[in-house]
Amino acid sequence: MAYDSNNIFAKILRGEASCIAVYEDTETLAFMDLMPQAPGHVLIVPKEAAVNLLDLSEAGAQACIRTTRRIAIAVKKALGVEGLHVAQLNGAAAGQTVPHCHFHVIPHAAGTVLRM
Ligand code: DGP
Repeated sequence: MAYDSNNIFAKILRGEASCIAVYEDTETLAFMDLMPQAPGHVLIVPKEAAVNLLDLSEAGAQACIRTTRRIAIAVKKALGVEGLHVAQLNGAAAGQTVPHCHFHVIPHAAGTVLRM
């Protein structure tokens, strides 16, 4: 699938759409999910134009995992939750709705169930 630079995360990365950013470095941006599956649900995106993980460069993948791990540690500490769900969907068939690669960090209290 060709990368569509009109997707909402590309607009956020260009500053054309707003977000609640929680972390940024040269390769990645992390921001709060607009439709959180639990309070504290954060999305991590590469700045590289990649539709999904299969499309992402090795360096981009490493940067995303590094940021995802940092966010997971920070979210767990901030919210005091017992667990965290880290998810990443590839392709509409897998449920991906925004065609710019992204990772979900979703806090979990004990006994909660995910839609993903
Ligand atoms: P996925 O199903 O893996 O493609 O998840 C896309 C996520 O993106 C979903 O949890 C909702 C979130 N989302 C969609 N549009 C926006 C937006 O404009 N801003 C933010 N912050 N999140 C969005």
